[in-house]
Amino acid sequence: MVVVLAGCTQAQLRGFMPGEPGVTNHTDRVTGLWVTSWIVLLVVGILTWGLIIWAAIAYRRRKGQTGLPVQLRYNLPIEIFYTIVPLILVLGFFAFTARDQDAIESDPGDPDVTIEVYGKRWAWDFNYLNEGPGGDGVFSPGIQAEETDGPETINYDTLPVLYLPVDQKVQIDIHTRDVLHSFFVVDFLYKKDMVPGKTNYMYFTPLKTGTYIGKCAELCGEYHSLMLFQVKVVEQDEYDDYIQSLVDAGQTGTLGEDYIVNQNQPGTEASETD
Ligand SMILES: [Cu+2]
Repeated sequence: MVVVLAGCTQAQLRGFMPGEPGVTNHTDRVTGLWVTSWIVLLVVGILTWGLIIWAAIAYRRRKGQTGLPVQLRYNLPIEIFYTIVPLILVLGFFAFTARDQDAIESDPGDPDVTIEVYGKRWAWDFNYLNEGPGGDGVFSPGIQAEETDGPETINYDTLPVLYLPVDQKVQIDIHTRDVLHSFFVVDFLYKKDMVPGKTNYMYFTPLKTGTYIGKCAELCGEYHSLMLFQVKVVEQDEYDDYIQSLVDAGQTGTLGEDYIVNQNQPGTEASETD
């Protein structure tokens, strides 16, 4: 095992998951679950394929044989074996998944930054809460990705950008202004649905500075594929400069629920007529 693993590239050791180790405080946990699951499943697979091939060769019909081979039925030990083993596997996968999901989903409290994200066909608005003058927040409205004829196919300069300070506890409040979307930062190995009339949350600490691509992961209409954004994880002073640039641009306050286009949210009464 050690010899085999020593020959592996970093990408193979991470089960070809996107990104690199330690992008957020959760990514290694996700990669660990993924890779361990694959190893267990491959062992089961190799055993199963091996037994099938062995049985097919060892018990093949030989020259001169006629009629049916000896018919076996009701082999209790084997039946118990192939009921118990999958049960243990399923329970094991469930337990480890529940453990990791609980660790990733639970609210650690006391976020250093809280950012509201609104998905909208087909872009993103970011509200940085508790920032700017009076702590009223600052905002950055995003536009849909622009297609270009060049080799890049889209113009990265005009993509909406979400800034995050490195090594700080981040809370993201997730909303939509219209239909179902899904907030997905690929290298963070996590996505979360944006559901009309409901707020979802994401909690993590980005650990590596860099630029990461984000996208909508829920088919939401004609230009779903252009519903892209970038995440820039930067040092604290660069983050502060960015917040200040939004203040200087007059983008104080938040772009909130006023821009939700759905009129019949759950709990909203139909308008009365005389
Ligand atoms: Cu979308």
